[in-house]
Amino acid sequence: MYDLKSSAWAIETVDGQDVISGLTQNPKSLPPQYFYDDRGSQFFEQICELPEYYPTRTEAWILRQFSHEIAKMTGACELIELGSGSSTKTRLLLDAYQALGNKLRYVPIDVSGGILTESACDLLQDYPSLKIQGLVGTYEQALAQLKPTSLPSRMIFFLGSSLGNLTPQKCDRFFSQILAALDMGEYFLLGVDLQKPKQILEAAYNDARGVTAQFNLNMLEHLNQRFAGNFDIQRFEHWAFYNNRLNQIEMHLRCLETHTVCLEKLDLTVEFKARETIETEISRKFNLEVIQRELQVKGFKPLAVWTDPQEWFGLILSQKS
Ligand code: AVJ
Repeated sequence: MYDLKSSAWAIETVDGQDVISGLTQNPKSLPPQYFYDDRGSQFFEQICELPEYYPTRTEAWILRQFSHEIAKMTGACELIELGSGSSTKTRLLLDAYQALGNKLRYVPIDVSGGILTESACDLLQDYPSLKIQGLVGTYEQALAQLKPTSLPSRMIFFLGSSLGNLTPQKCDRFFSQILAALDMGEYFLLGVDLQKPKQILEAAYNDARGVTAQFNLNMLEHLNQRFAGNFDIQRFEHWAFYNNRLNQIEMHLRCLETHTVCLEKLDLTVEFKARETIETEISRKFNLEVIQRELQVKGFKPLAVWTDPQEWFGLILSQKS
């Protein structure tokens, strides 16, 4: 049966402290999880289909090649997905685990309740014997709520290189939270986007059709809705570039003219100057050796790494040891 607990995200956003602190800082920033209201999640699905946006299809290729190998290495386990979104790539793993012939439990976790419910219903159509328990919330909230499983073990998986949204410091904390949520011998499968020439990276975040720009601007519409705001998206433009020194894409919204914005429910008035920017996302690009070493230092034992022929994307299976 499908069971959706939806308290978590509501609790965190009612106060919107993260928005207040981001917009009152200099330079201004906003947390990337605000991309993903239901409309934003739809834009992201469109991004995944863009010719310039290689990560999704490259990771899907790797999963298509190796999901059976992954399933054999871990054996039967409960699959817990952070940032499950549409669960499209998840199907490749579900197919492989289903082929093992064991009972299967899937726990999708996402901040967008709409897309979570919709994709869980779709999955149940295609995997009638699958047990699904969705959690709506941030990773942190959801990880703290995970329960032991009746299956031999669990695997937390985090695909799509969403890890890249975290600064190295936050990444370190996040790994600690994953480790704390797992028991000894349980698994962590991580998908990371790898370093590659700047032109390829910048094209992926500046697509010709402007979908990424819409996705970026939609964050302001989300804030308007959630906090009774009056952002006018005509007064901002999308800006994304690769920072070579930090190996990360940086995505911003640049203000086009000096003006004031109010968010009533936050009791917040913010002055914007022409050309000033709000950082909405970093998307770090990783080196496979470095990230494996970091996992190892944290207490994960890397078991296997898979990549595509161009080495554009990597998948790392590790185990709590
Ligand atoms: C879902 C965070 C991995 O960083 O590539 C896509 C989000 N932003 N295009 C990424 C995103 C702009 C994506 N992640």
